[in-house]
Amino acid sequence: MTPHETFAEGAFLLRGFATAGAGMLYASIDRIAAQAPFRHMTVPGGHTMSVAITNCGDVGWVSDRKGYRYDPLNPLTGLPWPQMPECFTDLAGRAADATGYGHFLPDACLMNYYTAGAGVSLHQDKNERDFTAPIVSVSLGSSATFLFGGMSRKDTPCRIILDHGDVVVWGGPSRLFFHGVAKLKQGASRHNLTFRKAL
Ligand code: MD3
Ligand code: FE
Repeated sequence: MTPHETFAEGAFLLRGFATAGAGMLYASIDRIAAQAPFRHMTVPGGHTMSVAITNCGDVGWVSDRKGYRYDPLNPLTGLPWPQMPECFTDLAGRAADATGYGHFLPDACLMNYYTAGAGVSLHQDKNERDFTAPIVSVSLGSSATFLFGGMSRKDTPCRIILDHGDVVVWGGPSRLFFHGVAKLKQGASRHNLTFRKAL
């Protein structure tokens, strides 16, 4: 295992970077989910996402029939999103440091929860204002097949297995690459945290 696996320009895979702190991360996820429950959001076409979502931080990513956006309030409760815990910002900052992105202070953390049959089709993350900041992703739980394409939806994606504790830092050209997650198999469940500078 190489500590830094590069698989696209500006993207770095840190295998096991979050393993030691996973217990604290799970405790925080539970605390956040008690205030802002995971739920299946509706996309503009009217379908419901198979992955369940919640957020913490100054703003949260939300989807409804009108579109996608970052919102300071949770539409479900009308309350601000729970504060981002220190163990989250600490981990995201250390991962960005380790991959040469320097100081990274995320203001949003999108939290995904996948169970059997849940996945995400190929998409770009472009609701953030500043594409010069990287996105840091943390995988917890069952392994998943991550699909990683290029700048065009037509680029054939590579498949990468993301395991419990893996952290990926996506910056530079890879920041806007198409990506997705293959549907999880029976019995699998996985959390993924993505740290973003949305504002
Ligand atoms: C590459 N999440 O939340 S994490 C998402 O596993 C999302 O839950 C997936 O795609 C998941 O938007 C993938 C890896 C990831 C996250 C953001 C990226 C890869 C990215 C942004 C740009 C390029
Ligand atoms: Fe994404």
